[in-house]
Order: sequence, then C-alpha cells, then structure tokens
Amino acid sequence: MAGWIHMVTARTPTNIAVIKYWGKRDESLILPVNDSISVTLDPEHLCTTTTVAVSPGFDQDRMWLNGKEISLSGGRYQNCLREIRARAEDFEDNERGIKIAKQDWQKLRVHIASYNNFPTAAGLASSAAGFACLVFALAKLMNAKEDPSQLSAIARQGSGSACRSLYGGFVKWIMGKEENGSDSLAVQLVDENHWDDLVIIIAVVSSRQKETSSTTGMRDTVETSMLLQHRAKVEVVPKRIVKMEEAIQNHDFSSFAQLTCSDSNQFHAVCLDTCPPIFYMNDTSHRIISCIEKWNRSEESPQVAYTFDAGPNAVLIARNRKTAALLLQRMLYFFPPSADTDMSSYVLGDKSI
Ligand code: 2P0
Repeated sequence: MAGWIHMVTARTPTNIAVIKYWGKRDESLILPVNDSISVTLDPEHLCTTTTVAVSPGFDQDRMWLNGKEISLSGGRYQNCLREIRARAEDFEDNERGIKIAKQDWQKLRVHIASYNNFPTAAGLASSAAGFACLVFALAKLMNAKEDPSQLSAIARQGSGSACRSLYGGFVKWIMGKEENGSDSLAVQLVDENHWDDLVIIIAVVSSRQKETSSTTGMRDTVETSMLLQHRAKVEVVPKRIVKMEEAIQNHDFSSFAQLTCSDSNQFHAVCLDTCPPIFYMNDTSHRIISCIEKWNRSEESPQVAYTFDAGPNAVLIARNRKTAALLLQRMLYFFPPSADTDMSSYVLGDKSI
C-alpha cells in the first residue's frame, strides 16, 4: 500500500471582470455585495497549472507556489480542502492496484504544486486562477462528482473571483441570498465561441506586487465608502448587470465598451472614496485611459474597452482583430517599453474568448 502516488494536473485560466466585484457582506464565507460578470481568458495565456498528489507516504498537507513552500494553515485553503474531502468518492485504479475508499480521503494527506505563468499578486487575478485550479484538481483527484457551479461555490471560499474561472466564455457570479452562501455561485452566460471576434490585450504597466491586497482594500471600502453603498443600489450595478448580459448576448460592442469602462472607473472611484484611499492605477494607467477615450470619441462608435483591476495594468478589449492590430501599434508608439517602466503586453489572440 505505501508505495504509490496518485496525482492529477489541471490548468485554469484567469478571468477579468467587466462588472466588478468589490466588497463582501460576509468575510469568512466570501459573499459579495453585488453580482459581477467576467470574461475568462484563453487557457494558453494567463493561467495557473496545479498538480495535486496523494500518497499513504505523505504525513501532512503541503503546498508549493511557484517552487516555494507556503503555509496551508489559512482558512481559505482549509475551507477548500475540507469541502472537497467532504464530497470525495471511492477511487480505484486496477492497473496500479490503487484502491481508495471514500472514508480514506479524510486520513490521506495531499501535496500541491502550483505555478502561475504571469506575475503573482500584481492585479492580474492570480488568486482567481489559483483557487479555481486547486479546487478543480482536488475534485478530480478525490473523484468528487460536482458540476462546475457547485465547484465554483467551493472555489469562492478560497478567493471570491476564483468562482468565475470554473467556466470559459462570459461568466456571472450570482451574489445569492442565503446566509450560508449555498446560492452564491458562478454560471456561464455564453461559452468561449459566442463572441470570438474580441481580442484582449493586457498591457503590463508594472509587475510589482500591489501595496493593498484586494482583501484588505475591500474590507476598508465596506467600512468607510458611501459610494460603495450607492453602487449596490438597484439602479447602479444590478441595472448594469442586466444591460451587460444583453450586450453580450447581442454582440453589442458599443454598449459592452461603455458599461465596461464605466464600471472600471466607478470601481476605482470607490477605491479613492475609501479611508485611507486606495490608489491602484498610476499615471501610465491614466494616460492609457485618455488615449483610448480620445480614440473612441474620434470614431462613430467605441473601438476598444478598457478595464483595470486591483493594480495599474490595463486590460484592453478590441472589437476585432483589425482594431487590435491598430491598438498594439498605438500602444507601442505612445508607451514604448523602456528601462524605467516594465511595460510589456500579453496579446491574446482572436480565440481568446
Ligand atoms: C473582480 N477584483 O471582480 C475584482 C475587481 C479586483 C478588482 O475580485 O478577498 O482576489 O480573495 O475574495 O477575488 C479581486 O479580489 O478577493 C477581485 P478575495 P479577490 O475581479
């Protein structure tokens, strides 16, 4: 019995919110104050790869992130491990003579190795890809038969935005009403083939770790920002959610771009309205916004949508490949990579969403 290792490797892309999640109504269960909508990136680009292994020879749960061992003692990891272990089923590999009964999973320890192919904690949603991948890989390892929405409710307890990475395409995280969080989960709005004209370009303004973590920032915002309360009103985010769903269904880029840019700007306004204020964007981010706004206003309808998460990096969504080529030209002209900025771009091709 002692000689075997059973392992599973999974790869999960990150997601970028076009209607933002910011603020929790329950911190330990990670329940948000509003619904959010995101687009999942192409798995070939910004993604996490995680291998999970189990063996009778392992005496404790351990994890390595980008090659460095990290502690699994935090509640978020423990919640995910507990929830998947509770759903584990019998596993049998006759060829290798491995037989694990449902109840054995409680005693067996796991080793986890996870890699991001992009900067960790630089506002590129590394925790989203990370926890989604961890939960998916553990579910496969332990033969848990949950569907992606049920798994999303577990990934949510690792990191809120992670619940949206269990699906491709455009995804909605429904905030839910239940106190125990059972209905706070992700659903797929459309799959990755629905709107495949869109091209996403990520301009990495800085790959440094952000100063204020999302978790701390959100807590301060909930405690101090009046603007966040305004955002939660029916006519603000809930109305935007309805309009965004319509724009996505109808391939209506003008409406999509207008909603995406407005919601990003309002999210950063909420950060500024927090005490102490949170500054995620920098001068380069602001110059990128001005550049895109000018371009969009010089055309009959918007060509590019921009959105910024908890960091200065720009996520630019071009309406088609032709626009994406022009966008790259403009970005390289106005923001040439130089020694004092580490500006570089990830270009996600026309199959990105
Ligand atoms: C989002 N962000 O909707 C928003 C927009 C950042 C800006 O979700 O505390 O890392 O783990 O639930 O998921 C980042 O927050 O925070 C985030 P936790 P998370 O993508």
